[in-house]
Amino acid sequence: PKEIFLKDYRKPDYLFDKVDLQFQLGEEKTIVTSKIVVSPGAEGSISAPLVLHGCDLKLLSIKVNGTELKGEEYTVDSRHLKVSTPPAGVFNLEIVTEIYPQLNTSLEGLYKSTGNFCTQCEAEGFRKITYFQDRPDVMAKYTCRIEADKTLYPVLLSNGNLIEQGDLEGGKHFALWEDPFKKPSYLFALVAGQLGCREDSFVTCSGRNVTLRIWTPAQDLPKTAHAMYSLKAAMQWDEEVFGLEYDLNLFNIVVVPDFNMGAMENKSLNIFQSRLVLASPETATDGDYAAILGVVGHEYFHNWTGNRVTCRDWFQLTLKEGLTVFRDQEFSSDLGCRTVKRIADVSKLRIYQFPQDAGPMAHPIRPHSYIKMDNFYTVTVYEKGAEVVRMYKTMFGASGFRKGMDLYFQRHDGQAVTCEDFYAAMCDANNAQLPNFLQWYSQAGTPTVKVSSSYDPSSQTFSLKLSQEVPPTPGQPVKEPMFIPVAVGLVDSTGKDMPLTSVCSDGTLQTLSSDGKPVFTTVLQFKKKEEEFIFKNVPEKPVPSLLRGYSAPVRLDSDLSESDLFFLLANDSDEFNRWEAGQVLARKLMLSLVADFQQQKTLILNPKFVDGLRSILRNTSLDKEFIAKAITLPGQGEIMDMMPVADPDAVHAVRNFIKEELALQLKDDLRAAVTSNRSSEAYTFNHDSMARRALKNTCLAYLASLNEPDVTELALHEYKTATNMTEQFAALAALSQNPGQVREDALLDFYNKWQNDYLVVSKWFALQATSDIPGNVVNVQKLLSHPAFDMRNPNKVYSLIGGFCGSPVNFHAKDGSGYKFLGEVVLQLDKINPQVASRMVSAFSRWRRYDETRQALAKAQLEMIVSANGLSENVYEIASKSLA
Ligand code: B3K
Ligand code: ZN
Repeated sequence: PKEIFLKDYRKPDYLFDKVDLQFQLGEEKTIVTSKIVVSPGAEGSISAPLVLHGCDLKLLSIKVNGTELKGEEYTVDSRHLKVSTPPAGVFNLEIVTEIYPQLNTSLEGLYKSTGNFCTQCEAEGFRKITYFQDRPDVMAKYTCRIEADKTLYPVLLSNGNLIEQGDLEGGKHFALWEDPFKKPSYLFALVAGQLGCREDSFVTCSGRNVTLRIWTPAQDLPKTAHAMYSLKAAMQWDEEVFGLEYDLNLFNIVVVPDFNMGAMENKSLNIFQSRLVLASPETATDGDYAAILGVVGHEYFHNWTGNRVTCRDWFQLTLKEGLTVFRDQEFSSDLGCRTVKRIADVSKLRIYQFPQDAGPMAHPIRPHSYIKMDNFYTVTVYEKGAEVVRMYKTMFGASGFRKGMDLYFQRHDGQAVTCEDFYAAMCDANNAQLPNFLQWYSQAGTPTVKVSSSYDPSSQTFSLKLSQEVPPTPGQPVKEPMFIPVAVGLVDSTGKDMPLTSVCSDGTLQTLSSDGKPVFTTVLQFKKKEEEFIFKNVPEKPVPSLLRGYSAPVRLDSDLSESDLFFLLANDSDEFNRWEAGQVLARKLMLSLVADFQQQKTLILNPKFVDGLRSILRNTSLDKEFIAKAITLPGQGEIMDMMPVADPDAVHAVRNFIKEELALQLKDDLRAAVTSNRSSEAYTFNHDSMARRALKNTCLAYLASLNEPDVTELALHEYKTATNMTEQFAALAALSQNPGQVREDALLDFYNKWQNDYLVVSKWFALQATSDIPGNVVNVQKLLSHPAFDMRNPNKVYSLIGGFCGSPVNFHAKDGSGYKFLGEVVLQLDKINPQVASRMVSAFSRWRRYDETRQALAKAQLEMIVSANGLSENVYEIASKSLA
């Protein structure tokens, strides 16, 4: 397999000005005719051959300026079609290919999902439809004519505006679509099938009337109301916050059950997997509702950040993804609760991105090389990328960030650009320089920031000494210092923020209150290996609240004492840091108990920790969802990550011990939180009701861990009386923590109730797959042959197999049964869908973190995979890099 490097980027030899596509969709074969107006590229030499990408295509004919090319004038292999001497100047190219969507299980290119045709072209799927310069810097205007049987495929959709439609002979019909905006091939989309739609409309700020349609099989239409609400909210928000208006008169969303990713932002024709559109209170949880809001927003926001301004090459993916994730995070924050959303996003970063950044697949948010681009749609590019965008906002403030965005669009609308272009727009709009900031785009690894503080009462100064360390990662043994914005507040002994007047570093004194208003949080610009910041006029010894709001994606290692942390947990005005103080305490506590467990000491829970959580639980002035998050312990993965050798059994035992001990000691408070947070009101998607349910469900899970008759009774009661999926599923999850008949009965009851709703059945798979009950691999193995399971449906694979790999005790079972299970499944999956298989094989990537026995067992599976015949490049890249 060939590795592709960022440093090798060259502009395309030819430009495509206009592309007219015609699809004759059929049951056995589909004929694609592509007519392209080609012109020489800016750097293209006249004599350069025209090289087109192509994959799994049967070439029927190729014409240049109307004349069919002879055999010696072009070559075709399994990846390319080369025209050796194309004419000088502008010419017409016409290519006819035959493809077989009904056999395409990779869900890339044109394929069928439950009888309907649909496409997925990002990143490099367009080449499975026709021969093309399939790269994002080739932007063209498209038309698309679709011909198909009218009864089987009554709905025919593509990008842009419908300009003509009509009947054809033989029971067929056609539709002609025209997209007035230039776009790269990855944004092309086509859908044909039997679909109904929910229609609504939105009037934009300039008065444009936009028709909004969500397409899905007719029986699911009632479940599209929340997605429509989300779409309209997103359109409104983007106008208000960024002044960005929708640019066409039609916006379509199509729902398909079989989809590799969450959704796709094709111009005016977004395609979504069902889970991220369909919701009803009875079948979807609060988490599902929130995900729909975020992803509908995300794909809509791409219309500007991704589509109008796109990426020059795939290495720049974070230019559109980091930025669009940041935008969807902000959107969800503005519509819900900012602190709670921030906690959720930071947790996601820690649980998924930190391990990636510390493992063999570590890469900067802009990777330097790849074998398969699909492998780089990662939490690093997306979530760490969003953190990097957030740092600009932290530095420049909301209005400075907006200025930067405005300049970015002013300069680059209609272009395919790079991360430097974004950086330049941000800096230029704010007349600023951010030295060492671009390192975030090229250095992998999570930086550690160490902070030590000291107070000098005689001079009334408070000093923070900061040092940073970026760990070595594959291919990058030595790192440069990065620009790290550190938001800081100083808390006085009564728990109030001190006004900050001035801070000094490197002999430069900076006055912090400019317009006479006091400043309570300041952002330190930390950009060297080591730097000291001295606050002046500090009347008493403060407790510093560091990295407020999580102002940079780093690991913070501070010298705060246990009592400082308890103090911040109780008092910090920055709610994020209040939660964080609790997490730091919990992490320390868990690590020390893990050490005790490994030395076979009796485990004892620090009573101060119990008291701290009790007072959070009893504090009625706090947001209920915040309370739920604050009493939730860090995940097992997070703790394993902090150990020299990860010990899943010890971490699991300790986390369960703390959970049960807390449940025991806080039983009355927890029970009260469950009963007082019941509600007979109809389900609503708003923060207050979701917060109420979150608190109730978190407390119920604690209680059920006791496995005593009265709490089992309580959980059963909640299960039976629930009127929405959020509470029903939480009660089921609570009950199924403990092996036994109650668990089996509840799981069976739930399946019987929901067997006809495949999205709910996926949840049922996931719940069992992620279970910690001993020996669960046998159960998961059995579920593989459950009639409702289907290896070709990514959603089900992610639920059952992905879910299982996320369970530390069972996936990492010391007998190797979990590894063996995954090894076999990966090879099976790879034959069907390499993208999905490669996501699954990633679960092996951190095998070196475990003890020798586990290492040997996991390594054996990886070696078995790498040596398998006919392995996809996708799986090869992950497996071989994991072994390297
Ligand atoms: N841009 C798509 C990702 C498609 C990935 C294909 N391998 C989803 C998104 O981020 O919006
Ligand atoms: Zn995206």
